[in-house]
Amino acid sequence: MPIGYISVGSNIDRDHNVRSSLSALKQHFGELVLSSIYETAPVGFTGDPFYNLIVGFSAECPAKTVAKALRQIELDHGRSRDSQKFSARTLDLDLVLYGDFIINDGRLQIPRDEIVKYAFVLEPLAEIAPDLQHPISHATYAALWAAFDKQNLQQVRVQPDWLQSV
Ligand code: PH2
Ligand code: MG
Repeated sequence: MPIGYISVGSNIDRDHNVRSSLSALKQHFGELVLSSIYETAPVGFTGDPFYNLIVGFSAECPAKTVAKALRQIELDHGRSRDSQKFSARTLDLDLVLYGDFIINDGRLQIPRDEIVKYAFVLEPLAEIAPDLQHPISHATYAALWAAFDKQNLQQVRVQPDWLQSV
């Protein structure tokens, strides 16, 4: 059964949106593995800080079915369909990895290149899957994170009080 990893991000009403999206993901996929929650400065634009984390799950369905479920959960959390990539968002759910699948069909990119580009994806992924290998480079996420340029890194682990009851 493929293990998938979802990057979760929010910088609008982030406590509510992240907490509520975790319960929606649990309802849809069953048991989840959560990284810490990271408070991160927005990358690519100026705005309010994000919460970012990585969620691991298991599923039997095709990747595009997973992606469709994620789109619906985003819409249920006030995400507008036409939102710009570098802008504030209520909820962003990206399927960044799905087992060893390599998919590039114009709509779905797996593994997403954000994994190696952005600390807000790589650090939480390396936290919960340090020994897993990237399906293309075969480097482990621990090694990729160790090699990542951490100058000007603006992200810290946080523990919102609602986290205990997730
Ligand atoms: N997502 C983006 C663009 N910039 N910056 C942070 N810190 N976290 C994000 O999730 C994020 C971003 C596009 O999806
Ligand atoms: Mg994104």
